Amino acid sequence: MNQHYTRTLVTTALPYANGPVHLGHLAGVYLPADIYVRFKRLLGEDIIHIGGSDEHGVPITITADKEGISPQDVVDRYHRMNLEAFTKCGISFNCYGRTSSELHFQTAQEFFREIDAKDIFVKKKERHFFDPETNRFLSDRYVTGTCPICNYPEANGDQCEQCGTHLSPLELIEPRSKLSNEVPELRETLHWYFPLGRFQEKLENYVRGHDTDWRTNVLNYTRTWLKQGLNDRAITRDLHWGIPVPVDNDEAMGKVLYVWFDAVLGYISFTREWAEKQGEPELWRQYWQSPDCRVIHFIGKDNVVFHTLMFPAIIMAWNEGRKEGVYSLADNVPASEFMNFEGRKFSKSRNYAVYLGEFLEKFPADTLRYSIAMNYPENKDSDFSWSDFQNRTNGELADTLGNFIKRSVDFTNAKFSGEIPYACTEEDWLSLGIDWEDSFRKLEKAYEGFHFREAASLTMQIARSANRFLTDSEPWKAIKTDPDAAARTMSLSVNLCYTLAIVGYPVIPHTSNRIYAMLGFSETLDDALKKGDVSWGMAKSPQLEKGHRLSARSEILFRKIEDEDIAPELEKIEGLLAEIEKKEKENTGDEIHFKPDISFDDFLKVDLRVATVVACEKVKKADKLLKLQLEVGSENRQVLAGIAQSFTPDSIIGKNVVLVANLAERKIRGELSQGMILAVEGNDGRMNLVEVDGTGINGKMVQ
Ligand code: B3M
Ligand code: ZN
Repeated sequence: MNQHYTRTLVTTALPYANGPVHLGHLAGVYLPADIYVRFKRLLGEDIIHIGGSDEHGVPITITADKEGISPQDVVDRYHRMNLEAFTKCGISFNCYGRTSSELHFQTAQEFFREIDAKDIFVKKKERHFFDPETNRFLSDRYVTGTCPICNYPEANGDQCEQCGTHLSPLELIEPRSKLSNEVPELRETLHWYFPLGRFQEKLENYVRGHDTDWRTNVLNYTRTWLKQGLNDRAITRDLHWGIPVPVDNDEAMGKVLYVWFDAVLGYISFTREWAEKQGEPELWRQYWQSPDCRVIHFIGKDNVVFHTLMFPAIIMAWNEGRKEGVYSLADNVPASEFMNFEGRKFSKSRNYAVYLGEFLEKFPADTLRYSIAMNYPENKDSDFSWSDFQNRTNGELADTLGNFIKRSVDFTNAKFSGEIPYACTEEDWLSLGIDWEDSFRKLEKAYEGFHFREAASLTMQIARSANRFLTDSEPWKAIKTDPDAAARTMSLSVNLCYTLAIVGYPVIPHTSNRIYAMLGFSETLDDALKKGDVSWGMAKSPQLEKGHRLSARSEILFRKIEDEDIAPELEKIEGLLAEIEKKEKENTGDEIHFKPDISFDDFLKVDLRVATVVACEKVKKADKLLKLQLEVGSENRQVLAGIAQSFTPDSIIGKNVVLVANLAERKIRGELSQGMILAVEGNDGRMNLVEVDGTGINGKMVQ
């Protein structure tokens, strides 16, 4: 990181406005970003947080079709819902925009025009599926058919849900239109492509410049793409919902910008919107077009290359040949891993999720923020469980932090008429048994390095030390025998409350505001911060002077979560899990649905052979596929198999597998596949090969 930055622009991935955000989204993107932004605000730095709804793309039109409403209705509903949930959770966006806004259309079209004028785009005619019944071109997700890898009959045109393989609609066996269920026909259509390869070298240099400061997962995803060589990416679609391709001729009729092309530009248009609302329409340039500003994108791991390659390439294309209006590239892209829920992946399609809005109807935001911060999936997937949530809330927030604050304020109110009875000295402060310098250094390092779990846990350690100090000092006894000692204890304790309000602010801001009020301040901590009346540095030493008056009212900061509070939630998960299990069983287990009978002759038509794997490698850009070279008697065969997630290439060399040897050849991912090998998917999703034991069996018929 260049040390000369004076401003920071934080962006968070724009959630599709086609469903409510769930706790996984919060954990990976919005909470970490908010924690970071709040910390920086405490430091008094100039930082803005820009986010908003991604309102285009096929997921939205599909939801609309499913519900029989318009795409506009869908995005209106979820934009409102998500913004409300984020607000309730204390995610303090400076702007939460929408990609359906006028200003966003303008911005995205301006980018397209600029790059088009430089002749950077490539136009290609190609054949796409078209549904004559509805008179519409079918984008990938609107085509369904049988997966060429695992034979799942309901695979989507972009991906098979069963085996996870990314597909193109042309690879599907027996494709059908999701709109009419008819067989679609191939028709020629023109599309604009962004030639990512043209920027390969520049992108490599950009990424190399961040070899040491980007997270390993971010570097790995990005480098894998770079290594494979960057290709042209289509950035237009034949769709009715989206930003029209701004080209004034028939060629562009009925075409819109690909959602990812417009979505990343939302970061820019929403910053412009923010600037307009500040009454300084040009202010956004100080964030996007100034070397003084550091740009940081908070995202989930599934969005990495869009932010480390595509968006930077779009910006490079814009910047090309320009002296003015040059945009900055992100300095960091802290992508999170996933947070699971009770040991399983959140899944919107399976309805296995806890939605943020619903959660906050039952439990306070800060209990969630704290639990999630303590489970931040920084470099590996983490897990959220109700029992962990209950334990942390009760043991850490209520018993440690809440209890300490309440005891400090109540006792000072009761025995010292709510006034700080003693002037704490630096020496007193240092005698507390907290290594202040070390704690703050560690905290600052944790925040700066995006290590939010560590930051939250260091904060709780300070609360723990404070609580212990108060308990060990026993002011309730001392007040009778040594009132001066009790006075000193309470002054220190109340000052510790002040410190905790500040250091806790990034993670539990609502609580910090409440503590601040209990300490007798009439303005909120948020306001005090905005005015510069409080700052991070003030937490390092005692600030409340002798005679400072506390509020006469104290409150219980955290209500304990009883077993019966979470019982309905546990029950709900059990129900969801039972449903998922039932579905899984239907697919594989107890209740087997056999295929219709075939004749013995039919069976004899299938030529099953023992084949030996002699070589194996991964297939480029297909994370599920392995390319196997098989020896079958005197013949060699190449077969593609969807088993890359279960086996490393080396681990299957030498195995004797069963090959369906007379299956018609076909191309998958541009590679020839000459047959199929038999495998079984376990309930854990892992593939198991059907292997044959023995010697002298290669090439022999399996019967
Ligand atoms: N809406 C995908 C997602 O929600 C997409 C992110 C856009 S960020 C510019 O995962
Ligand atoms: Zn499949």
